[in-house]
Amino acid sequence: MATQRFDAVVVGAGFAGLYMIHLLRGEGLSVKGLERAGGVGGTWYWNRYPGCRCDVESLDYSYQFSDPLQQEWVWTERYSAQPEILAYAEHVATRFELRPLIQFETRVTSAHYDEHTHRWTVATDKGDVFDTRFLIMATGCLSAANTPAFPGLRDFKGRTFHTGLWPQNGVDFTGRRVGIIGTGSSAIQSIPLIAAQAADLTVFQRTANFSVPARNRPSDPAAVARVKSNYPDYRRRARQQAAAFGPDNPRGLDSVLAATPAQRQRRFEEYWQLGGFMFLGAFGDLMLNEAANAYAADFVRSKIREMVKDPQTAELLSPKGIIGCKRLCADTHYYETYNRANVHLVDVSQHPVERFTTRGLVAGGVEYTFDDVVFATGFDAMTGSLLRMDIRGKNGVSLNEKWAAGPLTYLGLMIAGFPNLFTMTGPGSPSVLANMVTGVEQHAEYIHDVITWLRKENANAVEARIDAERDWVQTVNVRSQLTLYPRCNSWYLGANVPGKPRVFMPYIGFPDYTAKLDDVRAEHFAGFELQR
Ligand code: NA7
Repeated sequence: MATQRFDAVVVGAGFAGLYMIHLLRGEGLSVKGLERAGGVGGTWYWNRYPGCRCDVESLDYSYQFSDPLQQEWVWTERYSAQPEILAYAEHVATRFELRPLIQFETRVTSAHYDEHTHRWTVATDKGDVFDTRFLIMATGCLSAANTPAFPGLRDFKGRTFHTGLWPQNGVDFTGRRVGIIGTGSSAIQSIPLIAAQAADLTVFQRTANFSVPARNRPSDPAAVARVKSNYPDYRRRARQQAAAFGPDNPRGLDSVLAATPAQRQRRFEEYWQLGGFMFLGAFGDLMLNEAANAYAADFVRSKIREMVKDPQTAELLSPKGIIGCKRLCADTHYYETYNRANVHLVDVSQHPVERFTTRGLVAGGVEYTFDDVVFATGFDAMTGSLLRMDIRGKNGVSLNEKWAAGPLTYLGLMIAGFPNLFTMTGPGSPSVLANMVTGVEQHAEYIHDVITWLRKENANAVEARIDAERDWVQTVNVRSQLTLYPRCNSWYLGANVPGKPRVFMPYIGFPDYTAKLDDVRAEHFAGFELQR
C-alpha cells in the first residue's frame, strides 16, 4: 500500500479524538483519524454491558466547546446510560462532519520517529502506512481490557465476555448459569441487571469495593433550564472544582474530626441521600486524613449491613480499606441484589481463581460450573493502550523502554525523546481524576496551541525537555503523597496488572493543573523545545 502523507494523525475517535480532529482541521491541517472500533465513541462504544452508565452527571459530562451543541442536546437522565452517551458522540461526529476524516476498524500497530525528517511513520493492522508530522494519541485511559491469564481458559466450553469489549448486540442471559469475576465499577453496575435475567449468578470477589447509591433519575427540567440559561458560567465554575464538575454540588468544608457523633451521622446521611461522588464531599478532610476517612468508611459499612440481609454476606461485601482510594462506585441496587436467592458471593481474596475447566472454573479447590463467564476485570489503565503499540522515538528508543519504571511525561502531554507526539489525558495530567470530557477539551486546545506556536515559529518539531519532564514527574508524585490515594492497590497505581510498575499516574487537582498550563503558555511554552 502506498504511504499516505498527512500533517496530523489522531489515534482514537472517542471524545478526545473527535474534538482534536475538529480543531486541527479548523487550523487547515490535513488530518487522519484512525480508530480500531467500527464507530466513534471510544469507551462508550466498547462498554455496552448491562447497566453501563457514567458516574459524572450528564450536564457536566459533555462538551463545552460549542454553545449551540450544549444547548440543543437533551440528556434524559441525571447520569447518562451508555446508549445515550454513544448517541451523543455519534451526533457530534455528524454535526461537525468528522467521519469522512476517520478510518474505522483500523488498529495502529507501530509508530516510529525519524529524526532527520522530524516525521512519524505509522503502520496499521490493515497494512496502511501513514507519514505524518504530528501524532496525537487520543487512545483513552480505560481502553486496554485486562483479562487475567487464567490457566485453562481456552478449554472452557461456555461463553465468555469482558465488560470492556461487550458484544454490539448485547447478551441474553435468560435461563443461564453465569459467573462474574471482579467487583469494580463495571461489575457493580452490571450485577443487578444480570442477576435479574440469569437463572443463577455467582460473583467472585477478590477485594470488596465501596459503592454508594447513584440515585439516578430523569433529568429535572427546571435544573437543566437553570444551567442552560448560563452554561458558560456553569462550565467556568466547574473548571474551578478539583475534579472539574458539579460546581453547584454542596460540599462540607469542615473537618469530620471536629463533629459530634450525631452531627457526623446527620451529615453522612444527608450526603448519602444526594447520591454518587457527592458522598465524599460530606466533610473537607475525608480524602486527606486516614482517621477522617475511617468515619465515612464506617458509615458505608453500616449501610451495607442494613441493605444485605445475610450477615456473613454483608461482612464479605464490606470493604476494609480507605473509601475513595480506589475509585468510588455509584450503583443502583447493587447490595440489595445479594438478597436474591439466585445470587451467590464467593470470596477469592485468600483462595484465588486458580484455573478454568471445560465446564467452569476452580477457586479454593472447588469447581463452579457455568454457561457463561463475565470478566469484569478492568483495564491496563492509562498506559496500556499506548504500550501495546510499538512506539519508537529518537534513536529508536521504544516507549516501553522509556516507561519501564513507570510513565514519564511533561504535563501528561509530551514525552522527552518523542518529538511531535502528544498524549491526551495521559499519565501526569488530571485525566481519570477529573471530568474526562473537560480534560480532553483542555488537552485538545493545548495541543492545538502548541502546534500553532510551532508553525508560527517555522519549526519542524517540538519536544518536552528532559529536565522539565523530570520536575513534572516529581511534582505529580509529591502531590499524590499528600493524599490517601497511594495507600491502596488501585488501577491509578497500576496495581491491578501483575508486573506493572507501581506509580501513581494522574495529577491530583484540575484547577492547579490549569494554572500550570496557563503559566507555561505565558512563558512561551516553557519546558517545550522547538527544533528546526
Ligand atoms: P476495576 O475497577 O479495575 O475492577 C476490576 C475488578 O476485577 C476488581 O474487583 C479486581 O479485584 C477484579 N480482578 C482483577 N483481576 C482479578 C483476578 N485475577 N481474580 C479476581 N478478581 C480480579 O475495573 P472496572 O471495569 O470495574 O472499572 C474501571 C473503571 O471504569 C472504573 O473505575 C470507572 O472509572 C469506570 P481487585 O480490586 O484488583 O482485587
